[in-house]
Amino acid sequence: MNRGRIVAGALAPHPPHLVYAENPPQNEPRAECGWEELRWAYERLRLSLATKPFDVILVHTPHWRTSRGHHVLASPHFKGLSVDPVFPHLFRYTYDLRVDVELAHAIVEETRAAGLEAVPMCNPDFRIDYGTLVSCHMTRPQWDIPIVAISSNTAHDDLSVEVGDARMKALGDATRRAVEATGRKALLLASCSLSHRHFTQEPALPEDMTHEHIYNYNQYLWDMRMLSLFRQGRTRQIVDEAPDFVEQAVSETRAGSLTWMLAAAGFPDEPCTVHGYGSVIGTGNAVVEVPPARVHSGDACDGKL
Ligand code: 2XP
Ligand code: FE2
Repeated sequence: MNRGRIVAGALAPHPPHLVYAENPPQNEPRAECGWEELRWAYERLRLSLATKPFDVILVHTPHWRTSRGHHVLASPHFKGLSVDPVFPHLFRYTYDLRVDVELAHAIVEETRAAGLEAVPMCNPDFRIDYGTLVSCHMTRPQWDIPIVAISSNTAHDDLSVEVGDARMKALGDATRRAVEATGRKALLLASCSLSHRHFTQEPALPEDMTHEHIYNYNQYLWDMRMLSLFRQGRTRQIVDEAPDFVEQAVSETRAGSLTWMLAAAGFPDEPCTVHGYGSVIGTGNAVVEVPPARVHSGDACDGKL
């Protein structure tokens, strides 16, 4: 078997508003328009990925939280209805997806070997979270490629962002080893926003973009700082600054998805492509494509799991 590889990583935010505004047949509510900067950013990501074939999508999601280690989707097929608990009027999505079970088990084994807890999720009736569904839908609406979704652990909240992120580096390295060992060509999705302070009131028409704007200047400055680091290829610095970013911009990267993705991609130092930036109910979101590192420096867990 050929050695597998990470084909690309992406920061792939999951506001359900984006699926709502696309009006795909799977989603019941209908929209007139909305959040074009981000939807067109995803369109540019899809065009770019069309030149980089991959055979599995790996996604790390903040909306599947587990307090004991990481759970990994590991049943071949999941179908059902996902209703967003906060935005049920925007997201009632019927899904029908396939999982790369062999790779899922390889990730579980490599994660355990790295000293972290990992559990295969084999219950076929398990309900898939909207973070997984929105990021995967916007990246690959055809759903013609299997996925593996990985839960986020509560260590960032229970212990600290530093400890959580050290574990995410170990999880990212374990993920890459599993991809290499199984010969897969994998796309990685970090399913999260950047700054994440929400509006507390929704306009009467959710897609009325005359109401949409970034919530405050501090958040915006943080988002621009992060995007500038991406554009310069300074991916390690993004993770080094995570504790301050999380605290000051209430960032959804707190759940570890971005650190996992950058670690699995080997902390590239090539410029990343910002396909677009926009706000959703005031939160800062960017679609960013990350090239895999040419040489993996793999610093694993920094010795402090
Ligand atoms: O609240 C969240 O975590 C969401 N993902 C929903 C909405 C907008 C986010 O940017
Ligand atoms: Fe979210």
